[in-house]
Amino acid sequence: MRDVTLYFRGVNSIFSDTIAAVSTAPGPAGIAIVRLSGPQSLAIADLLVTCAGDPPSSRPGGTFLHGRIVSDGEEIDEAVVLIFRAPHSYTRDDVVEIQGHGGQAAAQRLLEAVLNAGARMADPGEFTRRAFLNGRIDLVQAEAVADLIRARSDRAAAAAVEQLEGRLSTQLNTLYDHLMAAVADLEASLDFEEGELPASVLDNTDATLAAAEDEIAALLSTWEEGHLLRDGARVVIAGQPNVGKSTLMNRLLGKERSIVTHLPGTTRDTIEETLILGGIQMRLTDTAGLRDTSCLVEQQGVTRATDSIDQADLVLYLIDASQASTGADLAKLQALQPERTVVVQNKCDLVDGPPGIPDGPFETIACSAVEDVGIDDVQDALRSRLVQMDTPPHAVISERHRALLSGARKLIDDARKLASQDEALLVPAADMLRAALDMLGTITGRTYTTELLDTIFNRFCIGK
Ligand SMILES: Nc1nc2c(ncn2[C@@H]2O[C@H](COP(=O)(O)OP(=O)(O)O)[C@@H](O)[C@H]2O)c(=O)[nH]1
Ligand SMILES: [Mg+2]
Repeated sequence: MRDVTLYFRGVNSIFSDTIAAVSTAPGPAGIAIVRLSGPQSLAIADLLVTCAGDPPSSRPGGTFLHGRIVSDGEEIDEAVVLIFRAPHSYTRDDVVEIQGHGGQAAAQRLLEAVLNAGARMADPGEFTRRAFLNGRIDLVQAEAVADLIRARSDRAAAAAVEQLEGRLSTQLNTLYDHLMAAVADLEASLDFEEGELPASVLDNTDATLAAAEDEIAALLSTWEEGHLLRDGARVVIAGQPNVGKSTLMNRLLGKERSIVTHLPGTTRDTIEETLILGGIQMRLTDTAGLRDTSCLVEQQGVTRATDSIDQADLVLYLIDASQASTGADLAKLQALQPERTVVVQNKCDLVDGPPGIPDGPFETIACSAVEDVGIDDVQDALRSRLVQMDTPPHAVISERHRALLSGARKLIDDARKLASQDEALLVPAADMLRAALDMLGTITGRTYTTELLDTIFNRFCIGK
């Protein structure tokens, strides 16, 4: 269902009310910013701000002034007031930002004064929602704003900025245009009498559709890259029982997360934690030691460990340097890919001299998790491997985009099959392509429902 379309976006502001919120994080801080957006923003500022010279509403956009904030005859703060005039603002409406003194109470007092003067409390993400509805940004860019706010690593932030600048939007719009051209061609071919349609017309349409499918496939392939940015790389610590996996996990995290004992089989479940190393985010997983066991609980742990290894972007395979290498390790290592594995010889404090590096295609590092020797080498290896995996952050799609792109691809594929079967099937084929267009349009927000906007903007914080 479509309640509003692009037609209503970006012509003029569609909002008659003025919203306000504290846009800075709560808690003690140097300054707090109350942001207003909407047609009464400047009038409200006039009511509250006492300043030398012209009142806020007589000042040009892009300027700021210094004044006292007076509400109900009481001075509540001293502030710097920034003025943005439509359409040159975050929302494309008139926007005023009042920068008062920081702190929860001061910010709340300022906000209350603004609300009493006629503004309405903004919903989460409502400023960005207005920026979308006023046509300044599309939905993909709005989502990038939320991603940027939440980004926990440099890479994730860089990817969000790229998306905000419109790189992904451009690719999606090009794709949309190509599909639109194919739909138009196909629909034009419906005007031919049966049997009179030149084969070349359908061939051309099919070639355009095939190209669109390739573009979709290229975008879908960024999903895997995206998972590194969104969730962090999956790094799994694996090996035989008692080799020091949990000790290394705790050492890397800098806290006692996993239980360590001298008893083999202590870790029975997978234990996950987020670790950020050199701007790269990872999900670090400690696993149960790989061995045959009659204990049912441990068996399940070993199954989980094996699953984690299968899904890992990188495995740190630990061996005990003080023990003669066993066939069991070799068998496990054979199942691992060298480009996704680093062998760590732990407990090197128990060995005289450097431990013998085992033959084989695997990068190998010696360390002692207990004595904190060689841990920086392990960190360096982690970092450099993950940097290699991490392709430049651009055009990385989200789960929502992935679902819509896959749906569109399926529809295009089915439509091509129908169109190639029989001229009588061109009508349903064209309908399918229209549905595919709708799906693509929903990604950038050419087509949207209030429900979709609610889902997207509810992820935002208040004041953004
Ligand atoms: N000497 C020495 N002992 C270690 C080292 N790392 C772990 N250990 C000991 O090995 C035992 C098993 O450690 P743990 O981390 O629970 O191994 P896991 O079963 O692989 O998780 C514990 O007693 C640890 O203190 C190390 O680098 N050197
Ligand atoms: Mg353990």
